[in-house]
Amino acid sequence: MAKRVTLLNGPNLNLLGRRQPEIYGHETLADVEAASAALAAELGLEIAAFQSNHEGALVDRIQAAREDSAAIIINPGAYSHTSVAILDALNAFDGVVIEVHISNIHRREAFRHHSYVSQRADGVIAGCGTEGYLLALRRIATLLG
Ligand code: DHK
Repeated sequence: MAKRVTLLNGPNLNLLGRRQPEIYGHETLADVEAASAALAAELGLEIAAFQSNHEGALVDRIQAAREDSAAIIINPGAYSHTSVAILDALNAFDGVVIEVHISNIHRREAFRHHSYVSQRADGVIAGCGTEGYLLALRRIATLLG
């Protein structure tokens, strides 16, 4: 059976493709999820995608991943820089965690330079555009063997 990867996107990422495209690009979240599902199938994985603008809903989905997923790809959006709750939930998850930022957060405002999630992440991808999600999947395939 294909190993499941939970793909989580946080606040405002539902607006991908329409929100500041000079920073986040022209691909929509639906495009990202479809491309991720296609690559996952090639790699013998399957994707369960979820986006929410709400911190607690993301925590709930991370907790659910404890039961059904071997890995999590997470772009926590602005919660990267604020959320101890998301970090705590990820610390309770035993699988692989890869953190993705579409933009290079280190080249942006100082408040974006720190991510709570990075303390748990097995890998961090930033500044690779939406391709970062696909790079994350390839890394997960390597780590899961
Ligand atoms: C996405 C966001 O929504 C921002 O709040 C982060 C991240 C950066 C990204 O680059 O994907 O600061």
